[in-house]
Amino acid sequence: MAIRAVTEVELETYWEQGVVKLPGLIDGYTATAVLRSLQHQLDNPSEWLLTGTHQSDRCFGLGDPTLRSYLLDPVQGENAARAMRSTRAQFYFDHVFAFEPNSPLDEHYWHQDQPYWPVEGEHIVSFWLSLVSCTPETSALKFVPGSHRDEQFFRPKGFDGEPLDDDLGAFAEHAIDAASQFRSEEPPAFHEDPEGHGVLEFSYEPGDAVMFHSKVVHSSGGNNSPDLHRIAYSTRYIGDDARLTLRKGVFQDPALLPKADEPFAVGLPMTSRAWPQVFSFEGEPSGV
Ligand SMILES: O=C(O)CCC(=O)C(=O)O
Repeated sequence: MAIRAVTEVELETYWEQGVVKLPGLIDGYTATAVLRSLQHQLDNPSEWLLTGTHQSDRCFGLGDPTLRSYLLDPVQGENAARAMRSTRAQFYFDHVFAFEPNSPLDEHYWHQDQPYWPVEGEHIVSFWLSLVSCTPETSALKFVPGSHRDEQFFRPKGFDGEPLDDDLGAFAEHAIDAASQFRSEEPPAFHEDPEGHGVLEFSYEPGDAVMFHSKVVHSSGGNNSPDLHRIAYSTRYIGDDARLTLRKGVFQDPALLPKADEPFAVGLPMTSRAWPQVFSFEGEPSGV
């Protein structure tokens, strides 16, 4: 699998802004193969399919040989570990996002990822990989740099702005009161004054990616193209300081809980068969 290493300059930018574009993270041949697998997934979705403003599915890639070798590639694992300043990187989960042609949005879906997930820490990084050519007008992801240092989260809600089901089933008894982690206000409409907020807008070619912190605010503005199917693939990695959590009264993604026979308690390190280690600076065996 042809994945390139991130450079020192890119890492410096990531640490400063919480986000950095990685042109040509994978080559065109690999991007074509990944796109083919993602199209197959979108045609044969998992139980975690979401539809609405756009289509998304998650936690499927380890079962597809092409996606698996991308997700567990040790070069990508080292990229993640270096960005997180962690001694190692574990694969956390994968996520495909597809916008149909002519699917503009009235409102953006500005959000931070971490409060949606039953995890907390600084060592949680995503790579959003574009498999098509896209621009800010055609749903390229944009970011509010530096927002990963904000002390509180915006509350999770659906891409359509509606509340999400927060039923945690049997796990609910573990949930903790996390009210102090959240702001009372909604995210500002950063897109209405992009310069004032320093919004970073990028354009992407197939194989270009952006690496971003799980607390950085991001969104796209929907797809104004009459013919482009925008398909992007986000992959998430965790490191040393990531810990299980479960925030009461807040949507916490049930797809990201440990397996039923694995231990769960708030504050536990992230150990699950679902989250294999892909890289370690200490020479531990890789999960590939
Ligand atoms: O691709 C998109 O539209 C959303 C991506 C996103 O929010 C993410 O990867 O965390």
